[in-house]
Amino acid sequence: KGKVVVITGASSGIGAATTRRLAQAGAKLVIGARRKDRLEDLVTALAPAEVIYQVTDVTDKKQVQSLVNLAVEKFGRVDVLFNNAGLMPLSELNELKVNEWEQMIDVNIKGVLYGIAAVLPIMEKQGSGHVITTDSVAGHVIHPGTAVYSGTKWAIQAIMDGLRQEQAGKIRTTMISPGAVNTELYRTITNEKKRQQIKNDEQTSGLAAEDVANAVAYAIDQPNNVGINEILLRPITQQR
Ligand code: NJP
Repeated sequence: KGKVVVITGASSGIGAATTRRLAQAGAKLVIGARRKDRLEDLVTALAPAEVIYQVTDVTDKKQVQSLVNLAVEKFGRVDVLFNNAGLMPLSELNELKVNEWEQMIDVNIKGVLYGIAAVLPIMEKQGSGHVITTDSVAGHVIHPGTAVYSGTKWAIQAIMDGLRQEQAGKIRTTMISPGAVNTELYRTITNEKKRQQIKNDEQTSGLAAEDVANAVAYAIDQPNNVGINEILLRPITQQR
């Protein structure tokens, strides 16, 4: 209660559900994403909770820094950064969708690094903080078509564990690694057949975004000496 939390990718899915979950628990939230209308609607729906938004593209490090700075200006500190923005334009490597590989690297890896760069000096000065990043079961398991997406989520494992070790005793780290979740993540898949298949799987058997939000809240709610370094959660029907 009362923690200051910055969330990227808050305009839909897991980020929006986590915003709702934490606002209900009394957190002070600063949320960002590119779709202004979605952010505005969310803030309106949650009034009078302390939630503010700023349009943010995580591929621009200045915009990420500005989102984090907003939290310090309005609420005086940053207790939690939830690096959640992500894209999943799945395709097999021989489809040569190089632009989509680059987008995934820019959002899923560089966006997370920009978030860490923005909060690290603040959290070091505070002597405390918590960085949470949405990883994936795909950061552990590869399928044909997930090579690059999995690669970005694998990278997050390395970055987050490095952060944990370097900041031991000061900053807590958590990776949230879901299997299929019923969100809008399928929308960036450009192969029509694959998009429909993933959309169907997520809608018929995926976790709800709220299930993942509960995992985030659990990690945040632990006493300060307890680091929940990863939560891996799948719908019980998902095998790999
Ligand atoms: O999907 P979706 P999820 N700058 O599409 C934002 C991971 N995950 O909630 O900018 C800033 O509803 C986008 O906002 P907008 C996944 O890899 C999911 O499922 O307005 N924000 C939106 O708010 C990702 O890391 C599943 O378009 C940017 C959000 O990202 C995280 O969960 C399984 C942005 C995406 O929300 C949230 O995705 C899994 C940018 N440049 C991991 N680009 C799953 N759904 O099955 C995108 O293992 N966003």
